[in-house]
Amino acid sequence: MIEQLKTKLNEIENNYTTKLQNCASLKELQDLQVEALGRKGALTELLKSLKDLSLEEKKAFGPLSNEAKNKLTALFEEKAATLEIEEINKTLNETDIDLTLPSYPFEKGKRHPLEIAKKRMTDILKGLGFVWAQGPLVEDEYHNFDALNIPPHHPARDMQDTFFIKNTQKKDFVLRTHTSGVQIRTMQKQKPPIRIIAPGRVFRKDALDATHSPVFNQIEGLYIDKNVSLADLKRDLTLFMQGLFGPKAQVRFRSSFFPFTEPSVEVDVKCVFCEGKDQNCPVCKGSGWKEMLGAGIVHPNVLRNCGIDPEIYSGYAFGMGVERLAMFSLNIKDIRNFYDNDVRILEQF
Ligand code: FA5
Repeated sequence: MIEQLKTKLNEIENNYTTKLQNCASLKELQDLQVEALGRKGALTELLKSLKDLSLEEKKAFGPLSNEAKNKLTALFEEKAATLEIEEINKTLNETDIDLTLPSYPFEKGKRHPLEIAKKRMTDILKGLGFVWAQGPLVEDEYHNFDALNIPPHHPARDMQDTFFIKNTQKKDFVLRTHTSGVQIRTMQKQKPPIRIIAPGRVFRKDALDATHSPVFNQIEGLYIDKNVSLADLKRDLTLFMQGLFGPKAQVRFRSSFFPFTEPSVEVDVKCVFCEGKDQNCPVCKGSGWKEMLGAGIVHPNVLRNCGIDPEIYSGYAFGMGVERLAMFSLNIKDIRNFYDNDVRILEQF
């Protein structure tokens, strides 16, 4: 029995070794490989007879059949590589592609200046211990307004200021007007201590001018723990501004109002373009300062809305305008330069 099988094995090996050498195309070779080694191929069929052998015979025949299979597989692969090269050469000979021609010169891409500036900002904030958080660009009214203590009559909820999206779920959505909704989303799923930043795009019906755009970027910051005060906010934001503009950066905190912080501040940086000396400066309009961000101590109602006890925890939040800070740190006088995609400007960074 075993002798018969050995002879059959030799026949299969010799037969397919000759046949595969005569294959003229990859397709023909693949079909032959299936015929020889496939699930229903000649070798597989032969191996089915193994079950009729004694244990001793199986031990003797097993390695022989494996050897034949490996040998044939290697020959098929070798032939496939040769045929592949032949087929590529044939295609190239039939076309007029000249592979020796030099390619067209192309410019290497680089990061957009806004991304360069944003990375600098987030790197400094990460160095101050903040971790990254995210929220949706299309936000529901609850996270964008209600949970942030923004009442129904607030002007931000006016059609003139916000892009509303009507929705079939009987819930109104907006293109988020600020990144502050991420504060709510974070506090809803995470208990203090919390120290996050949330960079991203925001949308407002603002007219485009040298310092305003209807689509711009903000970086939200939120720090919640026991005994967090305005002093922590001042320290961290001053360190941030000095990290971005150098140790001599002049920062001004002005009291302000946001429904979701109490007290609230606005933070200005001394105008790097005119230092207050040019009455016609398009950036600071001669005031010498430019507002960069809004901030404050998180309102107790906001903490309560997220299930955090304001008697135990307190915190600060800020929302900075990325384009404004980028203009100052990269010396770009007009916000539109970020969006015009003029390579003469982009290639300078
Ligand atoms: C806010 O959006 C608040 N959510 C910020 C905040 C967060 C306050 C957390 C308190 C606590 P405001 O509308 O002032 O605030 O915008 C924040 C910053 O975004 C501004 O200081 C400014 O730098 C930038 N900004 C505002 N509107 C525009 C615009 N149209 N184009 C470019 N930058 C803008």
